[in-house]
Amino acid sequence: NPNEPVGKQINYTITGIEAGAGEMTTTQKVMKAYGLNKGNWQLQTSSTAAMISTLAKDVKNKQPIVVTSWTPHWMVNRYHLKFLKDPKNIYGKTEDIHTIVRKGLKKDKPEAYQMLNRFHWTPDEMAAVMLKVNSGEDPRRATKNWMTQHKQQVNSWTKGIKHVHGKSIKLTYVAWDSEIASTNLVANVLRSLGYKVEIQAMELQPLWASIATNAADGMVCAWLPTTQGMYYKDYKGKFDDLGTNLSGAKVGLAVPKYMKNINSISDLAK
Ligand code: PBE
Repeated sequence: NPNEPVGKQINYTITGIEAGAGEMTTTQKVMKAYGLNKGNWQLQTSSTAAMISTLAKDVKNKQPIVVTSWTPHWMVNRYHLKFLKDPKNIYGKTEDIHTIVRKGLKKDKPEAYQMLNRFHWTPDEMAAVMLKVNSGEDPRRATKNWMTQHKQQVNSWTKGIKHVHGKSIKLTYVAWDSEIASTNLVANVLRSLGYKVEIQAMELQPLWASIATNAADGMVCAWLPTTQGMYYKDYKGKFDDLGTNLSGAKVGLAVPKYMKNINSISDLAK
């Protein structure tokens, strides 16, 4: 019933993703700050895939729903979502994705270090690869095709770097679509420099730990300053931050555009 308070319409439930995601931690802070931590309000933990299937079903039936969303991601266009305003600015305006490598990589694998240090692309470029993978293309193939279509850009990351022989490198990541895209791309570029590359998916906390403990060489998945800020702080001094590989990512609560009267997180508490 659209005349009921929105909380009641959505059963006081924000449909979330994996418990370990940075966005879930921020969303808990958001709920507290906007008074959505009382009564029956809850942040539902599930998985990205489950969140998206609930979203797909609700949008099909024009039901109200509030989800933890982010860009780059095809969910925003496909389900006609709008991000809710965050007047308390808890999610932060935009996020950058950083490349984080283990201490000592620069010395041990200077060629890989240099390429990782140069790697950067745009949200649109990442989104294009994500769409291909979502439509069924194998991530390794999709990023390989992208490289063929963006030779100059790839060349700007590898120019002048010596090819290596018999060297291996291990990248870790979380299997979110954005990270599947960037990690497979970087893996392929390193392969083109002669590296034997292993990529390993894991959850977010082990991901940061893998770099801090030298169990892995690097990762391109650090959404900062807010989303994964706690891991950055926890492991500070135990990794090298090679800076931004993508700027203008975004994280926040979103609703389908047909929820006309809901435009701000503060509207949820009304
Ligand atoms: N995400 C997508 C991740 C980063 C990529 C926003 C779900 C998170 O740490 O929350």
